[in-house]
Amino acid sequence: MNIQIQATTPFTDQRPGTSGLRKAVTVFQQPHYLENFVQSMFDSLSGVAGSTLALGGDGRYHNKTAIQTILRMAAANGVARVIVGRDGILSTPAASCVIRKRRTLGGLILSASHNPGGPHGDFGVKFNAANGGPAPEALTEAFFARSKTIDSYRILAADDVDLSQDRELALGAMTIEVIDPVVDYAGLMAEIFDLDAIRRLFAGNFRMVFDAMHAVTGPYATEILERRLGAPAGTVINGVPLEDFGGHHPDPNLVHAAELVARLAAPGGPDFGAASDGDGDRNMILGANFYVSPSDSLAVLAANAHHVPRYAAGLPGVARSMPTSQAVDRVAAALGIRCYETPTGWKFFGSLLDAGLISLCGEESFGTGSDHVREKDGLWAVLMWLNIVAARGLSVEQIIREHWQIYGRTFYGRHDYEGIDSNAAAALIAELRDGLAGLPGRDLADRRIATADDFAYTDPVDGSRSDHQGIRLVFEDGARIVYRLSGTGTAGATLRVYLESHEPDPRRHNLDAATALADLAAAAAAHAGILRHTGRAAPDVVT
Ligand code: VG1
Ligand code: CO
Repeated sequence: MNIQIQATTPFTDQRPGTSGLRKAVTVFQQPHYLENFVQSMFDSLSGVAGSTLALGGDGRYHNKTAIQTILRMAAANGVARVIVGRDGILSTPAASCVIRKRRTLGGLILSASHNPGGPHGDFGVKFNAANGGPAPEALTEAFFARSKTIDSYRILAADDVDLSQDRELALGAMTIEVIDPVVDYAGLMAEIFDLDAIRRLFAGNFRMVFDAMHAVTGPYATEILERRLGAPAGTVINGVPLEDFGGHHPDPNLVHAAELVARLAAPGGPDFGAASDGDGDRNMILGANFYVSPSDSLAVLAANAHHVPRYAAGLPGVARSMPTSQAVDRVAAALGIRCYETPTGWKFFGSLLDAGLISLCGEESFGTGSDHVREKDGLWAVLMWLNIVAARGLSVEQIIREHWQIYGRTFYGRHDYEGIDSNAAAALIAELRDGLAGLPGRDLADRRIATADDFAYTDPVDGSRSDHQGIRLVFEDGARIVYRLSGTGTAGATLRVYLESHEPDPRRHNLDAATALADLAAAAAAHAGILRHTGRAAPDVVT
């Protein structure tokens, strides 16, 4: 075995964000860049020597190269076994499933999620711990600290290994187990849902379209929806994963999944539509000519979870990220269960799920999940909806309208200002923070502000504290404005403004969200001085 100790110099820009280290492909292609970060991980984790790790990615450009580098480094660092998805493919939820099922030390997932791919797109690396969830902050900080002082890394001098067949291979003293990336995950889905009920749906007239956006869910959706559940061939569109996602943003929203939206809007179109993102953890749900906001989706799943076998006995509690609408809070109150409000990012749900305090959680950013894995899970959310539609015999629109009738409608919108100057963004947030104390009792958009704070969170299980998680203005009528800077962007800063208002009056439920939130949106932009700070008069993306 030819292990090389390669001298290196640390990079200074490697602080991992909300979802691991996410950078332009060109950054990852710099000599020693990926190696530095991976060695920093291995140096910070305990028990790497002799361990089993999971490894896979969403198949984007640089995935294949990075996998080979990581395998050689794992072998040189004494890892005993690496379980790799065939061709280096594992969706994020499938990786979480494999880590848990096979009790590995953890796993490395290669993805930049919904960011565009290709030579000029983005790449990323994240570490998931033994519970299958994103590394906790203490660990990512340890990776970062180590990357600032690292002076060498260990790598095996060896040829690339062929990952195209399911089998065991040797790389130095390490075993590589190449697995079918879909099988474990599909098996888990079969344990959760009433697949027969969904099969009967497809055996009737019910039709759906799943847009895999040329990203990782193509093989998963084709196997589960078309092969196992009997949906007609062609149900999955854009189902072949491409290294550049066909040049599109693999981001399931009304803007980027335009083909799907058009199909659902067409007269005589399908009953149900869904899309997922680059790494398969996000979901968008559509009915016939009807959009389901992710915050509403979480609330509806909470209210209807008992129709799904795994959750038939009820939910111990639910959680949402702070900027996610309070629609699910109303369901939790009606069910008499706890509702936790966590900072953005899935890792905060992990400790609540591990402790059994919650079994369902979600974010406004098209992310929903449960205690079956420790990541948000796009296809799982689709199957939740299908199971509920099948069990209730109602359409997506009927289920949502019934929900609004019972709980009122929570209008919701997110305005993103992308690629703005980082200093301007920081100044805007600092100014908002400084002005918080004077806000309660003041009026904005004809509503009275009840409370205003910079969201801080103390994990109820391990007591760890996270500060500065977003500026939050809560009005007396329950409406909210939230301001936050993105932790996943790779160019400049992205300011997100989240808006919500609750509407109990059914006569106003047909308003579109943009109209219902127009006053609040204008007030939010003016209050923060977005134009003054950033020069932007309007957001780039509204979801
Ligand atoms: C965004 C979303 C957040 C999500 C994160 C990772 O983060 O807002 O809700 O958890 O992406 O999702 P930010 O910091 O840019 O707002 V994924 O599917 O990109 O791993
Ligand atoms: Co994702």
